[in-house]
Amino acid sequence: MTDFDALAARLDEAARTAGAVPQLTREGPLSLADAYAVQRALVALRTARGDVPVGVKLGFTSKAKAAQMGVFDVVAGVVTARMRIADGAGPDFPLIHPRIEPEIAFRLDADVDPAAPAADLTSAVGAVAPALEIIDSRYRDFSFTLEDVVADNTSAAGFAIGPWRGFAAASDGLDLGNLGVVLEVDGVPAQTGSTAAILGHPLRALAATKRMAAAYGLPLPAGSVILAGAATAAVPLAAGSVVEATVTGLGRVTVQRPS
Ligand code: 0L1
Ligand code: MG
Repeated sequence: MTDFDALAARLDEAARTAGAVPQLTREGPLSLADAYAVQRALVALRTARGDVPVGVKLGFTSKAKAAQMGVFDVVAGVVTARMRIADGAGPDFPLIHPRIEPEIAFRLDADVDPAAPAADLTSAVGAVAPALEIIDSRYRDFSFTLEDVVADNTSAAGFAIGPWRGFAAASDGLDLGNLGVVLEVDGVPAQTGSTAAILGHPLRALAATKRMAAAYGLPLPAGSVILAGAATAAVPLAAGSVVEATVTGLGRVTVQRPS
């Protein structure tokens, strides 16, 4: 399959109309490199409508999720300005069968050239925050192969970020590698976990982000947000529900999906 623009248009239409589509790989094989090419074409359709990439997200950062999919590396997607939801607000874009998961977000305060061997993402990080990511596969039954989900921009749909905290102070005062995480739905704990579920330590997500950005041409200018990966399993985001993530020492962030 080589018509990346046509495949991307199908996924874009699915997102805009909230109508799930069959997996692309049902029609024929798609290599991982081709899947990232579809993802680039998909993001280009968004930017052609005035949306703007604002960062990178990682997926499959938890051993459990990676093992479930039989994959041995993380995947990367692009998050855009129109995916961003203010803390406490809700998504104002169509969703098919959304799920939500608690994450850690980093903010870059300096430009990073991912292709420069000496570039160090950690030294460019200026702030860290609790985050919620909404994932919404454009495929029927939320079911896909690794290549399908990469083409679908790793199910990226929305995200909210809680209060930013200076990275230097947070690293000094907190063990970012093992902070307790609680995900509440309508005030009831639905998932508990630790930031250790993110590649063993969320700082590892920075090196992984640089590697993926270099491999797949993802830019990392100052101001970029990096969603490091989920600290617990994702839960369904039902209409009318209020979801809150609390990360010990970092704070909380809330998403409220309208009915
Ligand atoms: O953010 C994520 O971990 C999602 C990666 C893609 C797999 C999924 O949609 O569950
Ligand atoms: Mg995620």
